[in-house]
Amino acid sequence: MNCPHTAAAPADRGAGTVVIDPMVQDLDGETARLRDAGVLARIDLLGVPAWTVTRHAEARQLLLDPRLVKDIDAWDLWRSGAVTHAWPLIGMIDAGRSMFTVDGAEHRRLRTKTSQALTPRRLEAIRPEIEKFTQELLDALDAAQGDDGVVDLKSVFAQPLPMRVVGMLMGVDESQHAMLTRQYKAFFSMLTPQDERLALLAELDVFYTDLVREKTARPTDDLTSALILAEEGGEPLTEEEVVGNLKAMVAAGHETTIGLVLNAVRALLSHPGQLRQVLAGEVGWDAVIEETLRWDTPTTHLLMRFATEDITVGDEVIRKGEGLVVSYRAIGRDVEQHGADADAFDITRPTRNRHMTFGHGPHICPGAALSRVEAGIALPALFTRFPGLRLAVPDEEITKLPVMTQNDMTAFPVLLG
Ligand code: STR
Repeated sequence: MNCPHTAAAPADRGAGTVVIDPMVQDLDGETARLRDAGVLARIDLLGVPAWTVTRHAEARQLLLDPRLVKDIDAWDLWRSGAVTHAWPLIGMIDAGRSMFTVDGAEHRRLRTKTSQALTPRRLEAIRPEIEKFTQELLDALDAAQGDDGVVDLKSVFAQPLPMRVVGMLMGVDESQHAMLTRQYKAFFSMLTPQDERLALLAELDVFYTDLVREKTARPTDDLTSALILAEEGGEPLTEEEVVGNLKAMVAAGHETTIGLVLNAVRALLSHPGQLRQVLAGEVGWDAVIEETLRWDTPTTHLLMRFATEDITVGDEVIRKGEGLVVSYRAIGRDVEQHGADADAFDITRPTRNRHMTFGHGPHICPGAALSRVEAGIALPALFTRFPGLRLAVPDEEITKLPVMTQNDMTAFPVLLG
């Protein structure tokens, strides 16, 4: 992991470069350093240089700029062979053809069906099932308490819930959920050797391709079948495109919602006054969810877009062929957007809904409404069932997983009270 993946030595990369820590030992410190490094900052991702945007207004503008594309072939470092599949983050970019990796008219063709299936109105239909999963997992939580009363809220509740929801939506059988959870944990972890990561991605491709073939033969009423049957603009999606969308949905729907639910619980437990306001009905759960999304974003850095022309941002220029990351956690703490106290968690903050955590523009998260429904069911149900819920360790002892793009805790030990 220490070996640079490009020819440039660290010293050549400029004094202002923020080195992103693969071990995530100080996320708040890193978020502050990124903001201090400028609107557009140079970062180092395991030896690979890139730009990142750290401010709300400029990120919004860049996310609407058609000169930035997802196509990895627009990246000089990739085309020159300086970045290869040996780079541990390559799977975040070279993820197959899907709505996540394609732009323009083709992107609309790949995305329409998915975004239509995930509108707030369509999601009302699956609300009862999400409520049922939630109640089952609350029972599981109760049953999982150790002799000391301690139980891990992550592995028993926050992790399985989104997997069940996205599994139901996409038609992935429950017998596969534990396998998928294990594989994605290894995929995202920077401690996983790169050959193992590439091998598990290949295994997942086989798994998803088999699933798509099965659904092609026997379509059901899930979104995977709908993608297979869709004819956007008269053209059906190819098998590769359906597989790409399916894996993007499972990876994104699973991983990011874990962060949202856990980060909200953590924020409330460490701000008991605000928890009391919520439990007394003075402030809604929607406010908790939006403020958590702003303050402690599930996605820390989104990789990557590439400039097809020189793009000027303030005093800096993203040169044609260079890569741009969007640092959502820094953007959520933007004082221009949220005021001088942007670093404070405050569910009554007037700008709490004016965050950009789901992105902006054509690629804006198609699952945003789904994650809000999930968290909007899970959080009140958890605190209603266990009003005495509290952390089993001091908050400072909670650690992050060694994941460079996601904001994910190792575990979240609680006492149910
Ligand atoms: C993981 C690996 C894979 O097979 C497919 C994808 C595409 C969608 C990506 C996902 C990735 C990683 C997590 C992402 C998700 C889209 C939204 C999610 C980036 C690369 C976020 O964290 C916002």
